[in-house]
Amino acid sequence: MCFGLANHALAEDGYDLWLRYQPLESAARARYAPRIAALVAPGESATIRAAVDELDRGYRGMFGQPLARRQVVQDGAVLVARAGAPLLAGLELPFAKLGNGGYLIRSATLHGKRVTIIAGNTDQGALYGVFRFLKLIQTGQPIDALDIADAPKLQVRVLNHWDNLNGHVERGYAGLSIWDWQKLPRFNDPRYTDYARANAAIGINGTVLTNVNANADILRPDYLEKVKALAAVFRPYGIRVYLTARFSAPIELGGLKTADPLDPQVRAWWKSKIDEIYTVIPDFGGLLVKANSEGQPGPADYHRTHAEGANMLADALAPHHGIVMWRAFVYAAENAEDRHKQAYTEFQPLDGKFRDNVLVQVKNGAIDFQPREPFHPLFGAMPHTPLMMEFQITKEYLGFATHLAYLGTMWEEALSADTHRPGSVAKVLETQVEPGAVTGMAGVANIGNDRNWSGSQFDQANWYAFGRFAWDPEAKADAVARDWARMTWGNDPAVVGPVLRMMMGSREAVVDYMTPLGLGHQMATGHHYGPGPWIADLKRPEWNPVYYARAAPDGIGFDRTRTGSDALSQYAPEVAKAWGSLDTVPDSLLLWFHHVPWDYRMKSGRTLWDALVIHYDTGVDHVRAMQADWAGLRGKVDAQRWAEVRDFLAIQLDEAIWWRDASIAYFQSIAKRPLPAGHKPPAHDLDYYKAITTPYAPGQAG
Ligand code: BDP
Repeated sequence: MCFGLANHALAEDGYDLWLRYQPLESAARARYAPRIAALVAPGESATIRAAVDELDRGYRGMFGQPLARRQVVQDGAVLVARAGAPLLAGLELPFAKLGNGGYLIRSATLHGKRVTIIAGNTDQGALYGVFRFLKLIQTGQPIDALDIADAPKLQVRVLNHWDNLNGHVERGYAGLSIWDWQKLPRFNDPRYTDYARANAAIGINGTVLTNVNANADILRPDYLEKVKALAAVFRPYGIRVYLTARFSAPIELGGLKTADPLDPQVRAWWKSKIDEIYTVIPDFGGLLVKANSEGQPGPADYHRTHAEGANMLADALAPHHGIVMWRAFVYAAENAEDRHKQAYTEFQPLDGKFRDNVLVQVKNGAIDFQPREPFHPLFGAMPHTPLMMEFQITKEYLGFATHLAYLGTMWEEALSADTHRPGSVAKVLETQVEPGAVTGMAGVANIGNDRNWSGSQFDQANWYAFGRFAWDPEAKADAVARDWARMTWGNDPAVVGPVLRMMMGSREAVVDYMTPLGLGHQMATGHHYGPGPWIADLKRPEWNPVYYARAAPDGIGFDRTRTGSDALSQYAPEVAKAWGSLDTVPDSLLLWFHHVPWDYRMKSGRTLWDALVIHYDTGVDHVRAMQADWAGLRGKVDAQRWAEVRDFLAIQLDEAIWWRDASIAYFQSIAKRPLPAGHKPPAHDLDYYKAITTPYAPGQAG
């Protein structure tokens, strides 16, 4: 059954995200009204107040009037409460299964009245339940006979903002940082509250405010006051703040001569700094650290291990119940080993050596957030160490803000991959390494101060999907996309159908026009905007696209089998065997693991060269198909957002063609084969593409 929302002609700019609460059509209003006639919410905590405010806001938006608040139960009342509330006495509700953050929503009869109960073991659980209840109405679902129980499968569900103190966002394509450090702590932009609402709606319970390429100044007392102000805004929504720790902070802020994690003075400095943080922010979440990676300081500077570095911070955080998220994104300078292997080589031997309150944060793949990567070999390989997933929501390698690429499918692919150690990546993340051990997922945020938050309307879907996958790593990308589409564009099947079609094929399209068949990192230098497959002159070999594609007269691809770098040996034998054989490796990972001749016969019977060209064109064709779908939605969604998406798709088509043409021009100069019949030559010669420079592309590091 689907009640549908009224189609709205008002201009929208995307600010409201998935909390639009558009007026319902009168038939839907009439159907829902008897089940949401009043609100009874006995608790008085800030979180219950936030839940009540949200319900009220949603009700006003959808029903056009305030929701009556009552002290006593009446027919049609919605009850928002915590387990143990006297109101719920006598009802046998299954709270035990809900843990801290879970909730139930149940239609029930109480004192002879028909009511809907929304409850959790904590106020935060009840708040999540309220958002779920509102979603049911937003997406046109029936609410007469509800029996929903849901709980997060991971504990730490955090955004990582790569935001610098000067407002620049590393790999940010949505304007400047939303944290206005200059005006904090006096001025709390109302936007911070909306940020917290949007995150709580999808179950996110933490935010790392600062860039992993960290600046020690965030730990100064004056900045901690600013962090405190943000923490106060987020607290009612169950969101904790975390900061990035620059490993050399004891030198930079403390005036010490060393940051050696075994030095007593260094340890004392961190202990006192961390105690100070907790004096200011008693529920501070903990620290995220990028160490000995891409020039960042770390324990290796003192010949100490990652575990020794992480444990020093963990010891200081433990009395406050804080955690350390220690990143495994490392690839050492001057290391000739295949970059794919380096994090495993460095971290796997440390399994079991980290303190209980350390999570090792591992990117989904071993290289760097590419449009497609096989899952990281560390998943499943450190059974005694809590590992958390790091996804990149911001689309550094998938077309920045303008390309429509729904990442839910990519994340589902990574999470459902079978590690054979045992189980899927999702199971590895969900399984506590010992009772009470912490679990989690991080997403590199795509949020900035643009009105639409994410730089494009459709990039909001990636923020939304991240929350859903962090809550349930076994979520399905299409179901998540459907919810988002309904809340964002309305319930009209004539809208939802095309929007879903666009989204579900969109990431594969980017793979096809940028890095088909298992190619990786073909992007231009520094900003990673546009194609640069020919680039070969950068200082470190693994910074160059030619390092990854290895295109030569004899063929293309990176041999990671035993005859090559043997990176495959870092996976479980079943995985290594499947991907190591040309008979069983999927086409999508062929060139990631194998170097094959240009005339290699694919399973389709085509040569590799022909297949490569066809993939580039398939990607471009999908963008055209998205344009056609979107053109059909004119007048079915609001004009302002419609026009923005139309224009962004035009940019995407231009750039998809650029990628296709530049890549084919380059690879053809090496393969020296004709294009398959029916496939047009690039519009220009290779030199033309090589000469394109975009020095001011946004989001650059530094
Ligand atoms: C890469 C980004 C760089 C980040 C780095 C990281 O290009 O800006 O600092 O990852 O994750 O993807 O630390």
